[in-house]
Amino acid sequence: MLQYLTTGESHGQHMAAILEGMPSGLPVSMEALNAELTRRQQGYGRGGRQKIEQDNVQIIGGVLKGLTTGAPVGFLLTNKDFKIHEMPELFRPRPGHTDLAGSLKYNQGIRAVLERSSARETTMRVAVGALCQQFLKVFKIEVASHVVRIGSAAIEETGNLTVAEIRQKTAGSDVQCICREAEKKMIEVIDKARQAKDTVGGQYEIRVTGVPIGLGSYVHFERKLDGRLAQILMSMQSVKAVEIGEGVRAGSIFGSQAHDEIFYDKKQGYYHKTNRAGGTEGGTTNGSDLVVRATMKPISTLGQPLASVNMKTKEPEKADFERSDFCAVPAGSVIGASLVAYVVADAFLEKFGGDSLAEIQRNYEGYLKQLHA
Ligand code: EPS
Repeated sequence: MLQYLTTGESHGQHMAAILEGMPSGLPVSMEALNAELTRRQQGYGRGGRQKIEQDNVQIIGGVLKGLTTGAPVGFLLTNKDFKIHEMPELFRPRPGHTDLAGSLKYNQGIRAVLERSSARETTMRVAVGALCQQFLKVFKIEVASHVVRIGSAAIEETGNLTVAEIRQKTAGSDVQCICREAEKKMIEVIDKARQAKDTVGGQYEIRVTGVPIGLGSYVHFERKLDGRLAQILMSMQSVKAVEIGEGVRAGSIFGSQAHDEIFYDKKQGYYHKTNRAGGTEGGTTNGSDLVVRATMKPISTLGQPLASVNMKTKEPEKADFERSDFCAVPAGSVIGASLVAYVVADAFLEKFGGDSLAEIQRNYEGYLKQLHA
């Protein structure tokens, strides 16, 4: 139902996105949208670029007098650090980056590859996801995320936090963490990486609340919501693993400890007291919060570069170094929430879709009545 494309290079003049499929009548808050972009730029361990840019998007189509019109929504961002045409070519691919494979595949220099593969592209994905969050909010579906690990520093138990609690507890945290003790340790790890001219990865968790039973479907593989969530999160730069609910741990416990028993209450309808499934069973939402985790590897641009090969001379040399971040996990957490919001909005429109917000609201209310019949 929804689809989008992004374009632009890290040091190009502009970056842009077009989102197709958003219904008419959605009030758009530019303030809330750009606030998400600002959150993406923050976090302890970011590099020099964020001091240059103040990411703000303009909407260049699909919104009239503050409301979506149903036409494709165009987003445009202007880079201050626009210098792509003067930037030097690189010859020593960075291990972990797409420099080598990208350069060989497209038969072009590393510069063109890194400019597009840079995580700066996520600016546009956050803009799209922020609008999706505004859409979901109309239906009382809310998304929040938080960092649970940076290197060896981790929160042991996140418990069953609500989205509101996550927002409240991460507010003011330099690493998007809910626990100040863990935050201290996470900052220490980032400092260690910085001092050693190294980088560090980690893990963040995304929660979506207010999700009705029945988004996604078990009937065909590409409609399964868990698969769609994994795909979009894995498509984010640096993400190497995605877990839903108990995730990897589910492989080491018995069935009696892994599943969520079913209860019924006249007012509430069917419900679960636990949420080990992370809100999806058979690729279909089950009414519990969606709980998804993504793990990011350390950024591959190292101040003490690893071994590589000069692609011109074929001689062994150290990899190239370009300005970069030491840790981008807090930013990743903001990006992950945007990506998940897009998938949930897409699945929501698939089930209740219409051309206008009013039509979707009628469809949704009818379905809720059906659930409680
Ligand atoms: C990024 C901007 C980039 C990088 C980073 C993400 O800016 P610059 O290259 O000018 O320093 O800091 O990109 C990478 C980590 C990468 O591997 O490409 C941003 O705005 O998120």
